[in-house]
Parts: sequence; structure tokens; C-alpha cells
Amino acid sequence: MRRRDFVFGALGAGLASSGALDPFVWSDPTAKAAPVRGVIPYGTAVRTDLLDTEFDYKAAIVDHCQLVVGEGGLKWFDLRPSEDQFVFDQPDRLIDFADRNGMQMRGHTLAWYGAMPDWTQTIASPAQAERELVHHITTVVGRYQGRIPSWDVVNEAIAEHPESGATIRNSIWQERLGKRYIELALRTAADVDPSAQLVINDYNIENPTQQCRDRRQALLDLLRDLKDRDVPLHAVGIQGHLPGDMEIDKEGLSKFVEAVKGMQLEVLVTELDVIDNKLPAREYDRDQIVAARAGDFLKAISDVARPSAILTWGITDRYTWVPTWFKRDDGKPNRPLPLDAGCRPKALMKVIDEFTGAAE
Ligand code: 9MR
Repeated sequence: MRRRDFVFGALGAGLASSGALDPFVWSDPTAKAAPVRGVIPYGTAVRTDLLDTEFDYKAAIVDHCQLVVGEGGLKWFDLRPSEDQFVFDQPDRLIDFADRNGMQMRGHTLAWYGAMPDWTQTIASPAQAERELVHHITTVVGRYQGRIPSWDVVNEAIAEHPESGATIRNSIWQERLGKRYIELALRTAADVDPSAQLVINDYNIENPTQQCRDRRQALLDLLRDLKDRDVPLHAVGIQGHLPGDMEIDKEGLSKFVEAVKGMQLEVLVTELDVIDNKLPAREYDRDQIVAARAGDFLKAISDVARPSAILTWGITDRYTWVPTWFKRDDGKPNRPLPLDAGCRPKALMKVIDEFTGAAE
């Protein structure tokens, strides 16, 4: 039985529960998996252009996933080559692929500092910035209204090193509109598709460093402020690009999720992978550490709240952003994802199966 059928079958049989999953003991290879009490959809970021040519890649996605998200395609850089153009080829193809295979597509992303086309530098005034952002969100969310059930509306809004008074990251939106761009983006998305789950998505919050503590606090302050003013917002996306050589701050992360839950917000894991450039060369050892790190991360979250989805940022080591920034010194290929370069499951896939409830 394909994993997908198992999950949908289980959902149909009413096995989904709202409680947290039992803790998964990743470190003991003889331990039995916790009983399945809930089912969380799993998905991956997809390079849409490969779906037509890489059969095993496509088959792996269909086999394992209930969700897809474009690794690119909906970013301004891809969608908006010029001020008056919207190029929807990639997201149209991906949503069609999702529909034909019984999956759902997440939208990534509407307001981000990154992947911006050069012409956006000419956005000069606050009024023009507001017009452009509203026009973009209205057009893009409107096109897929009722079909994309969850949007990363605002991506990576928290400053890399938040300091008092400067907790929001620089971007064309922040520079022209101040932090009210976040509210504007959320309100616009909610107006266009009131049924969509609206997400604020961010990374680098899970390690035991002062930077992560500051970033967690800055994110919580932002969420509190939005909630206090009834800005439509439903969830926090925890990206989960985990540095493999760093411990997870389990207590800090659980407390963060507890605070998010206390604000009646959901959590989801949106971009999980483990950056393995500093991990041992031997593949077996590396894969075990990668799986353990992800297990610690997912446990710290799942102990407190059941994530509404878990997505990895790619599914096979063959296609990953990681070597762009984190190549290994020994020249060996990175192994950050659940399937190896030949699309065979690694230890990380097993961990994900345990936490999503799809393990048999
Ligand atoms: O993996 C993505 C890479 O292919 C793109 O070039 C890059 C810029 O658009 O974005 C990468 O994805 C990022 C995601 O959109 C936001 N969180 C961090 C991801 C990895 O850099």
C-alpha cells in the first residue's frame, strides 16, 4: 500500500485525533514506535520543472506526500519578471500535478525580502509599496482561491539578529511601510481567500544560542501584537533548516510552541532538512545524526502541539538547496533529506513516518 493511501485511509477511518503523538524514541533502535493515534500530512518542496523528466523523483513524491509546495514558482522573482507581468506557468503546473495525484498544494510565499526581481527596487513611496503588495497578493491568492488551503503569507520577517527596536528584517516592504506591511499582507490575503490558513513562516529558532532565544522572543512579540489587534493569522510555520552540528534547544522550542498554542495559533513544520556539512563523512553515521536531530526537533514540537503538517525542503538528496551555501569540505555530497540520491528511504524518512503517524 502506498503511504498516501495509508494516510488517507486512516483519516477516512477517523483515526485522526487532536492530541499530541506519543513521544518517539529515536535513539533506541530496538524501541517500538509509539502507537499511531494521529495522522499528520507530510509533504515536500518540489522543483516543478523536473516532474516531467525525472520519473523516480515524481514517483517518490506521489508515493510519500499528501502536500507539495513549490521550491520556487510563487516567489516574486519567478512570478513577476516585470511590474505588469504575472507568469503562473510553474504554480499552475504544480497545482495540476497535486490535483491529479490527490495532493494539496501550499503557497510559498507572498511577502519576503528574498527572491525579489530588480524592478521592485524602483518602488519608491509607501503608497506605491502598498499598492504593489496589495495588487500582488490579490492577484496571486485570488487565482488559487479555494484551491491553496495554506499560505506562507509572510516569510522570514524576523531580523537575523534582533536587537531592541530593530526586530523586523529589512526588505523593500519593511523599508517603505515599516512593520505594518505584515498586517497589510495578512489582511489582504484574508480578504481574498477567507478559507485559507494564513501562516507566518520563519527559521533559526531551535538551537540553544542567544540568537535563537532573541529570535523566538521577537517572533512571539510580533504574534502577540498581531493577535491583540485581531489581524487574521492562523499558524506559525517553523521552517526547520537544522544545523546538524548543533543541539536542539528542546526546552526552549517546546516553550515557544506552548506560547504559540496559548495564542490559539497552530504550528506546522514547513521546510525541514538537516544541514550536514559539519557532520562525519561516513554515510551511515551521518544519516543517524541527521535523523536524531530531526527527531529531537519534531519531538520538542509534538510534545506540546500537534503540527498541522510536516514538510521537508525537498525529498531526495539529489535535489537540495543545501550545497549552495553548505558544501562539505571533503567534497562528499550532502545528505539532508529523507530519501537518498537514488530515492531510497533513509533514517530520516522513518523518523518522519513515526511523527506523522504513517509508520506501520
Ligand atoms: O531552496 C530555494 C532555492 O532553490 C532558491 O534559490 C532560494 C531563493 O529563492 O530559496 C530557497 O528556499 C528558501 C525558502 O524559500 C525560504 N527559506 C529558506 C529556503 C532555503 O534557502
